[in-house]
Amino acid sequence: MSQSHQAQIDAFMAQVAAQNAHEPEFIQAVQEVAETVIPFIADHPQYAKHRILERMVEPERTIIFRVPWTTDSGEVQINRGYRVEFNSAIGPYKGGLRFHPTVTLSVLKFLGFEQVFKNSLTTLPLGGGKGGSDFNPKGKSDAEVMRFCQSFMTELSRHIGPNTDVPAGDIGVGGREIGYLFGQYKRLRNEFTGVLTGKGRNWGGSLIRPEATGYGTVYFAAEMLATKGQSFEGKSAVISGSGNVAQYAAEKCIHMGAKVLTMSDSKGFIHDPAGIDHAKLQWIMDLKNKRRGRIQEYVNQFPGATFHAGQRPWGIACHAAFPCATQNELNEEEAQALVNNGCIVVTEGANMPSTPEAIEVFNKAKVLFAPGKASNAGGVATSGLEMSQNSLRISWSGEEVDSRLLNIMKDIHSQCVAYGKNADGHVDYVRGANIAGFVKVADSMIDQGVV
Ligand code: NDP
Ligand code: 2IT
Repeated sequence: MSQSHQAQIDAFMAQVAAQNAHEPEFIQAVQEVAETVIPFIADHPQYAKHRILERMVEPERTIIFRVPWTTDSGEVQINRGYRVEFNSAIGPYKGGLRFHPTVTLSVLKFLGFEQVFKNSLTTLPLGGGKGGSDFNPKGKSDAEVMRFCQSFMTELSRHIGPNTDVPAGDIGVGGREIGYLFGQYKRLRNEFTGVLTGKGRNWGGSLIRPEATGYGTVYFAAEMLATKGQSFEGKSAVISGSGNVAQYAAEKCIHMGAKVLTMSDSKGFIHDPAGIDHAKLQWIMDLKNKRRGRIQEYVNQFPGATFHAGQRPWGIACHAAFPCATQNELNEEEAQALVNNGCIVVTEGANMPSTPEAIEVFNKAKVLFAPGKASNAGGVATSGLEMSQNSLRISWSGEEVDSRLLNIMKDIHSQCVAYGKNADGHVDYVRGANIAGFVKVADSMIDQGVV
Protein backbone atom coordinates (compact mmCIF):
# COMPACT_ATOMS: atom_id res chain seq x y z
CA MET A 1 0.00 0.00 0.00
CA SER A 2 1.29 3.48 -0.86
CA GLN A 3 2.30 5.90 1.91
CA SER A 4 -0.34 8.41 0.92
CA HIS A 5 -3.11 5.79 1.13
CA GLN A 6 -1.85 4.76 4.56
CA ALA A 7 -1.85 8.40 5.70
CA GLN A 8 -5.44 8.83 4.51
CA ILE A 9 -6.53 5.65 6.29
CA ASP A 10 -4.79 6.75 9.50
CA ALA A 11 -6.42 10.19 9.40
CA PHE A 12 -9.86 8.69 8.70
CA MET A 13 -9.49 6.14 11.50
CA ALA A 14 -8.27 8.77 13.97
CA GLN A 15 -11.53 10.64 13.36
CA VAL A 16 -13.65 7.48 13.68
CA ALA A 17 -11.85 6.48 16.89
CA ALA A 18 -12.33 9.96 18.39
CA GLN A 19 -16.04 10.00 17.57
CA ASN A 20 -16.65 6.43 18.73
CA ALA A 21 -14.44 6.11 21.79
CA HIS A 22 -15.10 2.92 23.81
CA GLU A 23 -16.43 1.05 20.76
CA PRO A 24 -13.57 -1.36 19.94
CA GLU A 25 -15.59 -3.84 17.86
CA PHE A 26 -17.08 -1.06 15.74
CA ILE A 27 -13.65 0.51 15.17
CA GLN A 28 -12.24 -2.92 14.21
CA ALA A 29 -14.97 -3.43 11.58
CA VAL A 30 -14.51 0.08 10.14
CA GLN A 31 -10.71 -0.31 10.02
CA GLU A 32 -11.00 -3.41 7.83
CA VAL A 33 -13.28 -1.58 5.42
CA ALA A 34 -11.17 1.61 5.42
CA GLU A 35 -7.99 -0.30 4.53
CA THR A 36 -9.54 -1.74 1.39
CA VAL A 37 -12.03 0.95 0.35
CA ILE A 38 -9.92 4.13 0.84
CA PRO A 39 -7.35 3.10 -1.82
CA PHE A 40 -10.30 2.39 -4.15
CA ILE A 41 -11.84 5.80 -3.42
CA ALA A 42 -8.49 7.40 -4.33
CA ASP A 43 -9.11 6.21 -7.91
CA HIS A 44 -12.83 7.16 -7.84
CA PRO A 45 -12.96 10.74 -6.54
CA GLN A 46 -16.75 11.06 -6.77
CA TYR A 47 -16.99 9.05 -3.52
CA ALA A 48 -14.60 11.42 -1.74
CA LYS A 49 -16.42 14.49 -3.06
CA HIS A 50 -19.75 13.25 -1.67
CA ARG A 51 -18.04 12.10 1.56
CA ILE A 52 -19.69 8.71 1.21
CA LEU A 53 -17.50 6.71 3.60
CA GLU A 54 -17.72 9.46 6.24
CA ARG A 55 -21.53 9.27 5.99
CA MET A 56 -21.56 5.47 5.96
CA VAL A 57 -19.84 5.17 9.36
CA GLU A 58 -22.59 7.23 11.00
CA PRO A 59 -25.81 5.23 11.56
CA GLU A 60 -28.89 6.95 10.17
CA ARG A 61 -30.61 6.40 13.52
CA THR A 62 -29.82 4.65 16.82
CA ILE A 63 -32.62 3.73 19.21
CA ILE A 64 -31.86 2.71 22.82
CA PHE A 65 -34.63 1.80 25.22
CA ARG A 66 -35.53 0.29 28.59
CA VAL A 67 -36.92 -3.25 28.61
CA PRO A 68 -38.60 -4.02 31.96
CA TRP A 69 -40.06 -7.48 32.58
CA THR A 70 -40.86 -9.82 35.47
CA THR A 71 -39.42 -13.23 36.33
CA ASP A 72 -41.66 -16.21 37.09
CA SER A 73 -41.23 -15.44 40.79
CA GLY A 74 -42.40 -11.85 40.27
CA GLU A 75 -39.07 -10.01 40.47
CA VAL A 76 -38.72 -6.94 38.26
CA GLN A 77 -35.79 -7.08 35.80
CA ILE A 78 -34.42 -4.32 33.60
CA ASN A 79 -32.49 -4.86 30.36
CA ARG A 80 -31.36 -2.46 27.66
CA GLY A 81 -32.77 -2.74 24.14
CA TYR A 82 -31.24 -1.37 20.92
CA ARG A 83 -31.91 -0.99 17.23
CA VAL A 84 -29.19 0.56 15.06
CA GLU A 85 -30.73 1.63 11.74
CA PHE A 86 -27.51 1.99 9.80
CA ASN A 87 -28.20 2.60 6.13
CA SER A 88 -31.35 2.57 3.98
CA ALA A 89 -29.86 3.64 0.62
CA ILE A 90 -30.82 0.42 -1.18
CA GLY A 91 -33.80 -0.85 0.84
CA PRO A 92 -35.48 -1.01 4.26
CA TYR A 93 -33.12 -1.60 7.20
CA LYS A 94 -32.57 -5.35 7.52
CA GLY A 95 -30.61 -7.38 10.03
CA GLY A 96 -30.88 -9.60 13.06
CA LEU A 97 -31.54 -9.17 16.76
CA ARG A 98 -29.00 -10.56 19.23
CA PHE A 99 -29.93 -11.44 22.82
CA HIS A 100 -26.71 -12.10 24.74
CA PRO A 101 -25.14 -10.63 27.92
CA THR A 102 -22.14 -9.35 25.89
CA VAL A 103 -24.35 -7.09 23.72
CA THR A 104 -23.24 -3.43 23.77
CA LEU A 105 -23.73 -0.52 21.41
CA SER A 106 -20.24 -1.22 20.01
CA VAL A 107 -21.14 -4.83 19.16
CA LEU A 108 -24.40 -3.85 17.48
CA LYS A 109 -22.75 -1.01 15.54
CA PHE A 110 -20.07 -3.38 14.18
CA LEU A 111 -22.77 -5.85 13.19
CA GLY A 112 -24.97 -3.14 11.64
CA PHE A 113 -22.06 -1.65 9.71
CA GLU A 114 -21.03 -5.03 8.27
CA GLN A 115 -24.68 -5.78 7.48
CA VAL A 116 -24.82 -2.80 5.09
CA PHE A 117 -22.04 -4.31 2.92
CA LYS A 118 -23.37 -7.86 3.27
CA ASN A 119 -26.89 -6.93 2.24
CA SER A 120 -25.57 -5.01 -0.73
CA LEU A 121 -23.68 -8.14 -1.85
CA THR A 122 -26.86 -10.28 -1.77
CA THR A 123 -28.12 -8.54 -4.96
CA LEU A 124 -31.44 -7.89 -3.13
CA PRO A 125 -32.93 -4.49 -2.11
CA LEU A 126 -31.96 -4.60 1.57
CA GLY A 127 -30.57 -1.78 3.72
CA GLY A 128 -28.59 -2.59 6.86
CA GLY A 129 -29.40 -2.59 10.58
CA LYS A 130 -28.93 -4.62 13.75
CA GLY A 131 -30.45 -4.72 17.20
CA GLY A 132 -30.79 -6.70 20.36
CA SER A 133 -30.38 -6.65 24.09
CA ASP A 134 -28.04 -7.66 26.91
CA PHE A 135 -30.80 -10.09 27.99
CA ASN A 136 -29.57 -13.67 28.50
CA PRO A 137 -32.17 -16.24 27.37
CA LYS A 138 -30.10 -19.10 28.86
CA GLY A 139 -31.71 -20.65 31.91
CA LYS A 140 -34.93 -18.65 31.48
CA SER A 141 -38.34 -20.34 31.24
CA ASP A 142 -40.40 -20.02 28.04
CA ALA A 143 -42.78 -17.73 29.94
CA GLU A 144 -39.92 -15.43 30.99
CA VAL A 145 -38.56 -15.30 27.43
CA MET A 146 -42.09 -14.49 26.20
CA ARG A 147 -42.55 -11.63 28.68
CA PHE A 148 -39.14 -10.22 27.77
CA CYS A 149 -39.90 -10.43 24.02
CA GLN A 150 -43.28 -8.76 24.49
CA SER A 151 -41.77 -5.89 26.46
CA PHE A 152 -38.93 -5.52 23.91
CA MET A 153 -41.40 -5.42 21.01
CA THR A 154 -43.73 -2.96 22.76
CA GLU A 155 -41.05 -0.31 22.26
CA LEU A 156 -39.44 -1.66 19.05
CA SER A 157 -42.79 -1.76 17.25
CA ARG A 158 -42.81 2.06 17.03
CA HIS A 159 -39.68 1.97 14.88
CA ILE A 160 -40.06 -0.99 12.51
CA GLY A 161 -42.40 -2.09 9.71
CA PRO A 162 -42.33 -4.20 6.53
CA ASN A 163 -41.19 -1.20 4.44
CA THR A 164 -39.10 0.46 7.18
CA ASP A 165 -37.05 -2.04 9.15
CA VAL A 166 -37.36 -5.84 9.18
CA PRO A 167 -35.49 -7.60 12.03
CA ALA A 168 -34.66 -11.33 12.21
CA GLY A 169 -32.69 -13.70 14.45
CA ASP A 170 -29.03 -13.81 15.49
CA ILE A 171 -27.30 -15.20 18.60
CA GLY A 172 -29.93 -16.05 21.22
CA VAL A 173 -32.83 -15.25 18.91
CA GLY A 174 -34.28 -18.26 17.09
CA GLY A 175 -37.74 -19.48 16.08
CA ARG A 176 -39.16 -19.27 19.63
CA GLU A 177 -38.16 -15.62 20.12
CA ILE A 178 -39.26 -14.57 16.62
CA GLY A 179 -42.67 -16.13 17.39
CA TYR A 180 -43.16 -14.15 20.61
CA LEU A 181 -41.91 -10.94 18.96
CA PHE A 182 -44.20 -11.38 15.95
CA GLY A 183 -47.22 -12.15 18.15
CA GLN A 184 -46.76 -8.94 20.11
CA TYR A 185 -46.21 -6.79 16.99
CA LYS A 186 -49.40 -8.18 15.41
CA ARG A 187 -51.36 -7.55 18.59
CA LEU A 188 -50.14 -3.96 18.95
CA ARG A 189 -50.62 -3.01 15.28
CA ASN A 190 -53.59 -5.25 14.42
CA GLU A 191 -51.70 -6.04 11.25
CA PHE A 192 -50.39 -9.33 9.80
CA THR A 193 -47.31 -8.32 7.80
CA GLY A 194 -43.82 -9.58 7.05
CA VAL A 195 -42.26 -7.34 9.71
CA LEU A 196 -39.84 -10.05 10.87
CA THR A 197 -38.11 -12.89 9.03
CA GLY A 198 -37.26 -16.33 10.31
CA LYS A 199 -40.96 -16.83 11.04
CA GLY A 200 -42.58 -20.25 11.58
CA ARG A 201 -43.64 -22.24 8.50
CA ASN A 202 -47.35 -21.91 9.32
CA TRP A 203 -47.34 -18.13 9.61
CA GLY A 204 -45.27 -16.73 6.75
CA GLY A 205 -41.81 -18.22 7.25
CA SER A 206 -39.77 -19.34 4.26
CA LEU A 207 -38.62 -22.89 3.73
CA ILE A 208 -34.79 -23.12 4.01
CA ARG A 209 -34.46 -19.91 6.13
CA PRO A 210 -33.31 -21.93 9.20
CA GLU A 211 -30.74 -23.76 7.06
CA ALA A 212 -29.73 -20.81 4.88
CA THR A 213 -26.77 -19.25 6.71
CA GLY A 214 -24.97 -22.55 7.27
CA TYR A 215 -25.80 -23.96 3.83
CA GLY A 216 -24.81 -20.69 2.15
CA THR A 217 -21.46 -20.61 3.96
CA VAL A 218 -20.61 -24.09 2.69
CA TYR A 219 -21.84 -23.25 -0.85
CA PHE A 220 -19.48 -20.29 -0.75
CA ALA A 221 -16.58 -22.45 0.49
CA ALA A 222 -17.26 -24.92 -2.34
CA GLU A 223 -16.97 -22.04 -4.83
CA MET A 224 -13.65 -21.06 -3.23
CA LEU A 225 -12.33 -24.61 -3.49
CA ALA A 226 -13.51 -24.80 -7.11
CA THR A 227 -11.14 -21.92 -7.99
CA LYS A 228 -8.36 -24.43 -7.14
CA GLY A 229 -10.07 -27.29 -8.96
CA GLN A 230 -11.01 -28.95 -5.64
CA SER A 231 -14.19 -30.10 -3.87
CA PHE A 232 -15.25 -31.14 -0.34
CA GLU A 233 -15.22 -34.85 -1.18
CA GLY A 234 -12.84 -36.54 1.26
CA LYS A 235 -11.84 -33.30 3.03
CA SER A 236 -11.99 -32.73 6.79
CA ALA A 237 -13.74 -29.76 8.39
CA VAL A 238 -13.43 -28.10 11.78
CA ILE A 239 -16.47 -26.10 12.90
CA SER A 240 -16.91 -23.87 15.95
CA GLY A 241 -20.27 -23.21 17.56
CA SER A 242 -23.24 -25.55 17.79
CA GLY A 243 -26.08 -23.10 17.20
CA ASN A 244 -28.11 -22.38 14.09
CA VAL A 245 -25.24 -21.52 11.74
CA ALA A 246 -22.87 -24.27 12.92
CA GLN A 247 -25.54 -27.00 12.76
CA TYR A 248 -26.47 -26.36 9.13
CA ALA A 249 -22.88 -25.73 8.06
CA ALA A 250 -22.13 -29.19 9.47
CA GLU A 251 -25.14 -30.70 7.67
CA LYS A 252 -24.07 -29.28 4.28
CA CYS A 253 -20.42 -30.32 4.80
CA ILE A 254 -21.57 -33.89 5.43
CA HIS A 255 -23.83 -33.74 2.32
CA MET A 256 -20.86 -32.65 0.26
CA GLY A 257 -18.68 -35.54 1.41
CA ALA A 258 -16.55 -33.84 4.08
CA LYS A 259 -15.77 -35.32 7.49
CA VAL A 260 -16.82 -32.93 10.30
CA LEU A 261 -14.42 -33.31 13.22
CA THR A 262 -15.51 -30.71 15.79
CA MET A 263 -18.30 -28.53 17.17
CA SER A 264 -18.22 -26.25 20.21
CA ASP A 265 -19.99 -23.89 22.56
CA SER A 266 -18.75 -21.24 24.96
CA LYS A 267 -17.57 -23.93 27.43
CA GLY A 268 -15.31 -25.89 25.05
CA PHE A 269 -15.23 -28.14 21.97
CA ILE A 270 -15.87 -31.77 21.15
CA HIS A 271 -13.54 -33.69 18.80
CA ASP A 272 -14.87 -36.80 17.09
CA PRO A 273 -12.06 -38.39 15.01
CA ALA A 274 -14.58 -40.77 13.41
CA GLY A 275 -16.54 -37.77 12.12
CA ILE A 276 -19.93 -36.31 13.07
CA ASP A 277 -22.31 -38.03 10.65
CA HIS A 278 -25.99 -37.24 9.93
CA ALA A 279 -27.26 -39.36 12.85
CA LYS A 280 -24.83 -37.79 15.34
CA LEU A 281 -25.68 -34.31 14.04
CA GLN A 282 -29.39 -35.03 14.52
CA TRP A 283 -28.59 -35.92 18.13
CA ILE A 284 -26.74 -32.56 18.51
CA MET A 285 -29.71 -30.69 17.01
CA ASP A 286 -32.08 -32.31 19.51
CA LEU A 287 -29.65 -31.56 22.34
CA LYS A 288 -29.23 -27.88 21.45
CA ASN A 289 -32.64 -26.98 20.04
CA LYS A 290 -35.04 -29.08 22.15
CA ARG A 291 -33.29 -29.98 25.39
CA ARG A 292 -31.18 -26.78 25.36
CA GLY A 293 -28.22 -28.82 26.64
CA ARG A 294 -24.43 -28.34 26.47
CA ILE A 295 -22.11 -29.72 23.75
CA GLN A 296 -19.98 -31.63 26.28
CA GLU A 297 -22.88 -34.11 26.72
CA TYR A 298 -21.88 -35.45 23.26
CA VAL A 299 -18.97 -37.46 24.69
CA ASN A 300 -21.28 -39.43 27.03
CA GLN A 301 -23.38 -40.43 24.03
CA PHE A 302 -20.45 -41.05 21.61
CA PRO A 303 -17.49 -42.35 23.66
CA GLY A 304 -14.99 -42.19 20.75
CA ALA A 305 -15.11 -38.39 21.08
CA THR A 306 -13.30 -36.12 23.54
CA PHE A 307 -14.33 -32.84 25.20
CA HIS A 308 -11.76 -30.03 25.56
CA ALA A 309 -12.97 -27.70 28.28
CA GLY A 310 -12.33 -23.97 27.84
CA GLN A 311 -10.65 -24.49 24.43
CA ARG A 312 -11.43 -23.65 20.82
CA PRO A 313 -11.10 -26.22 18.02
CA TRP A 314 -8.47 -24.52 15.82
CA GLY A 315 -5.62 -26.82 16.92
CA ILE A 316 -7.26 -29.84 15.23
CA ALA A 317 -5.73 -30.60 11.81
CA CYS A 318 -8.19 -30.05 8.95
CA HIS A 319 -8.52 -28.97 5.32
CA ALA A 320 -11.36 -26.50 5.97
CA ALA A 321 -12.23 -24.31 8.96
CA PHE A 322 -15.63 -22.75 9.64
CA PRO A 323 -15.79 -20.31 12.56
CA CYS A 324 -19.55 -20.19 13.28
CA ALA A 325 -19.87 -18.98 16.90
CA THR A 326 -19.02 -15.31 17.56
CA GLN A 327 -16.70 -12.35 16.94
CA ASN A 328 -12.94 -12.57 17.60
CA GLU A 329 -13.01 -16.31 18.27
CA LEU A 330 -9.97 -17.11 16.09
CA ASN A 331 -6.71 -15.29 16.87
CA GLU A 332 -3.25 -15.03 15.30
CA GLU A 333 -1.79 -18.05 17.10
CA GLU A 334 -4.79 -20.20 16.23
CA ALA A 335 -4.63 -19.06 12.58
CA GLN A 336 -0.97 -20.08 12.50
CA ALA A 337 -1.86 -23.49 13.94
CA LEU A 338 -4.46 -24.00 11.20
CA VAL A 339 -1.94 -23.04 8.49
CA ASN A 340 0.80 -25.24 9.98
CA ASN A 341 -1.61 -28.19 10.03
CA GLY A 342 -2.41 -27.83 6.31
CA CYS A 343 -5.73 -25.95 6.33
CA ILE A 344 -6.43 -24.56 2.84
CA VAL A 345 -9.77 -22.76 3.22
CA VAL A 346 -11.28 -20.67 6.04
CA THR A 347 -14.88 -19.57 5.52
CA GLU A 348 -16.57 -17.43 8.17
CA GLY A 349 -20.12 -18.41 9.16
CA ALA A 350 -20.08 -16.02 12.12
CA ASN A 351 -19.65 -12.24 11.89
CA MET A 352 -16.02 -11.05 12.31
CA PRO A 353 -14.83 -14.27 14.03
CA SER A 354 -11.21 -13.87 12.86
CA THR A 355 -9.10 -11.13 14.44
CA PRO A 356 -7.22 -8.76 12.06
CA GLU A 357 -3.95 -10.52 13.01
CA ALA A 358 -5.45 -13.92 12.11
CA ILE A 359 -6.57 -12.61 8.70
CA GLU A 360 -3.02 -11.34 8.13
CA VAL A 361 -1.69 -14.87 8.78
CA PHE A 362 -4.15 -16.36 6.26
CA ASN A 363 -3.23 -13.75 3.64
CA LYS A 364 0.51 -14.32 4.04
CA ALA A 365 0.04 -18.09 3.71
CA LYS A 366 -2.27 -17.58 0.68
CA VAL A 367 -4.97 -19.60 2.40
CA LEU A 368 -8.40 -19.08 0.81
CA PHE A 369 -10.13 -16.80 3.34
CA ALA A 370 -13.71 -15.47 3.15
CA PRO A 371 -15.05 -12.79 5.51
CA GLY A 372 -18.48 -13.37 7.03
CA LYS A 373 -20.02 -10.41 5.26
CA ALA A 374 -19.63 -12.37 2.01
CA SER A 375 -19.78 -16.01 3.10
CA ASN A 376 -22.59 -15.85 5.69
CA ALA A 377 -24.84 -13.62 3.56
CA GLY A 378 -27.07 -16.58 2.64
CA GLY A 379 -29.06 -16.08 5.86
CA VAL A 380 -30.08 -12.51 5.19
CA ALA A 381 -30.47 -13.26 1.47
CA THR A 382 -33.04 -15.93 2.32
CA SER A 383 -34.68 -13.43 4.67
CA GLY A 384 -34.96 -11.22 1.58
CA LEU A 385 -36.60 -14.14 -0.23
CA GLU A 386 -38.99 -14.53 2.73
CA MET A 387 -39.92 -10.83 2.39
CA SER A 388 -40.61 -11.33 -1.34
CA GLN A 389 -42.85 -14.34 -0.65
CA ASN A 390 -44.73 -12.38 2.06
CA SER A 391 -45.31 -9.45 -0.32
CA LEU A 392 -46.55 -11.78 -3.04
CA ARG A 393 -48.57 -13.79 -0.48
CA ILE A 394 -47.16 -17.01 -1.84
CA SER A 395 -44.77 -19.68 -0.62
CA TRP A 396 -42.01 -21.18 -2.73
CA SER A 397 -40.92 -24.82 -2.46
CA GLY A 398 -37.76 -25.72 -0.57
CA GLU A 399 -36.05 -26.61 -3.86
CA GLU A 400 -36.91 -23.20 -5.31
CA VAL A 401 -35.52 -21.30 -2.30
CA ASP A 402 -32.41 -23.50 -2.08
CA SER A 403 -31.60 -23.01 -5.75
CA ARG A 404 -32.03 -19.22 -5.41
CA LEU A 405 -29.75 -19.32 -2.35
CA LEU A 406 -27.09 -21.28 -4.26
CA ASN A 407 -27.22 -18.79 -7.15
CA ILE A 408 -26.92 -15.82 -4.78
CA MET A 409 -23.86 -17.36 -3.09
CA LYS A 410 -22.27 -17.95 -6.53
CA ASP A 411 -23.03 -14.35 -7.46
CA ILE A 412 -21.45 -13.02 -4.24
CA HIS A 413 -18.39 -15.17 -4.93
CA SER A 414 -18.11 -13.70 -8.46
CA GLN A 415 -18.39 -10.15 -7.08
CA CYS A 416 -15.54 -10.89 -4.63
CA VAL A 417 -13.39 -12.25 -7.46
CA ALA A 418 -14.19 -9.27 -9.70
CA TYR A 419 -12.94 -6.74 -7.14
CA GLY A 420 -10.49 -8.90 -5.18
CA LYS A 421 -8.29 -10.77 -7.65
CA ASN A 422 -4.59 -9.92 -7.30
CA ALA A 423 -2.07 -9.87 -10.16
CA ASP A 424 -0.76 -13.28 -9.03
CA GLY A 425 -4.27 -14.77 -9.27
CA HIS A 426 -4.83 -15.03 -5.50
CA VAL A 427 -8.27 -13.70 -4.51
CA ASP A 428 -8.39 -11.23 -1.61
CA TYR A 429 -12.03 -11.88 -0.63
CA VAL A 430 -11.91 -9.18 2.06
CA ARG A 431 -11.05 -6.46 -0.47
CA GLY A 432 -13.47 -7.93 -3.03
CA ALA A 433 -16.40 -8.04 -0.59
CA ASN A 434 -15.76 -4.58 0.83
CA ILE A 435 -15.45 -2.82 -2.53
CA ALA A 436 -18.31 -4.68 -4.24
CA GLY A 437 -20.58 -4.06 -1.24
CA PHE A 438 -19.52 -0.41 -1.07
CA VAL A 439 -20.05 0.54 -4.73
CA LYS A 440 -23.77 -0.28 -4.89
CA VAL A 441 -24.57 1.57 -1.66
CA ALA A 442 -22.28 4.50 -2.50
CA ASP A 443 -23.75 5.02 -5.98
CA SER A 444 -27.27 4.88 -4.52
CA MET A 445 -26.34 7.47 -1.89
CA ILE A 446 -25.00 9.80 -4.58
CA ASP A 447 -28.24 9.38 -6.57
CA GLN A 448 -30.33 10.27 -3.50
CA GLY A 449 -28.51 13.45 -2.53
CA VAL A 450 -27.22 14.60 0.84
CA VAL A 451 -29.55 12.77 3.24
P1 NDP B 1 -26.96 -19.30 18.09
O1 NDP B 1 -27.43 -18.54 19.28
O2 NDP B 1 -27.87 -20.26 17.43
O3 NDP B 1 -25.61 -20.08 18.43
C1 NDP B 1 -24.49 -19.42 18.88
C2 NDP B 1 -23.36 -20.41 19.10
O4 NDP B 1 -22.15 -19.69 19.33
C3 NDP B 1 -23.58 -21.28 20.33
O5 NDP B 1 -22.94 -22.52 20.13
C4 NDP B 1 -22.89 -20.47 21.42
O6 NDP B 1 -22.47 -21.23 22.53
C5 NDP B 1 -21.70 -19.91 20.67
N1 NDP B 1 -21.29 -18.64 21.27
C6 NDP B 1 -22.05 -17.52 21.39
N2 NDP B 1 -21.36 -16.56 22.01
C7 NDP B 1 -20.17 -17.09 22.30
C8 NDP B 1 -19.03 -16.58 22.96
N3 NDP B 1 -18.99 -15.32 23.44
N4 NDP B 1 -17.95 -17.41 23.05
C9 NDP B 1 -18.00 -18.68 22.57
N5 NDP B 1 -19.06 -19.21 21.95
C10 NDP B 1 -20.12 -18.43 21.83
O7 NDP B 1 -26.47 -18.18 17.05
P2 NDP B 1 -26.24 -18.31 15.47
O8 NDP B 1 -25.76 -19.67 15.13
O9 NDP B 1 -27.44 -17.75 14.80
O10 NDP B 1 -25.06 -17.24 15.26
C11 NDP B 1 -23.68 -17.61 15.25
C12 NDP B 1 -22.89 -16.56 14.51
O11 NDP B 1 -23.37 -16.46 13.15
C13 NDP B 1 -22.97 -15.13 15.06
O12 NDP B 1 -21.74 -14.48 14.81
C14 NDP B 1 -24.06 -14.49 14.19
O13 NDP B 1 -23.94 -13.09 14.17
C15 NDP B 1 -23.72 -15.11 12.85
N6 NDP B 1 -24.78 -15.10 11.85
C16 NDP B 1 -26.00 -15.63 12.10
C17 NDP B 1 -26.97 -15.64 11.11
C18 NDP B 1 -28.30 -16.29 11.29
O14 NDP B 1 -29.06 -16.34 10.33
N7 NDP B 1 -28.62 -16.82 12.46
C19 NDP B 1 -26.72 -15.04 9.79
C20 NDP B 1 -25.37 -14.57 9.59
C21 NDP B 1 -24.46 -14.60 10.61
P3 NDP B 1 -23.26 -21.10 23.93
O15 NDP B 1 -24.52 -21.87 23.73
O16 NDP B 1 -22.34 -21.67 24.94
O17 NDP B 1 -23.52 -19.63 24.15
O1 2IT C 1 -25.91 -11.47 10.60
C1 2IT C 1 -26.88 -11.72 9.85
O2 2IT C 1 -26.81 -11.57 8.63
C2 2IT C 1 -28.11 -12.23 10.47
N1 2IT C 1 -28.15 -12.44 11.67
C3 2IT C 1 -29.32 -12.48 9.63
C4 2IT C 1 -30.08 -11.20 9.39
C5 2IT C 1 -31.41 -11.34 8.69
O3 2IT C 1 -32.07 -10.29 8.59
O4 2IT C 1 -31.80 -12.44 8.28
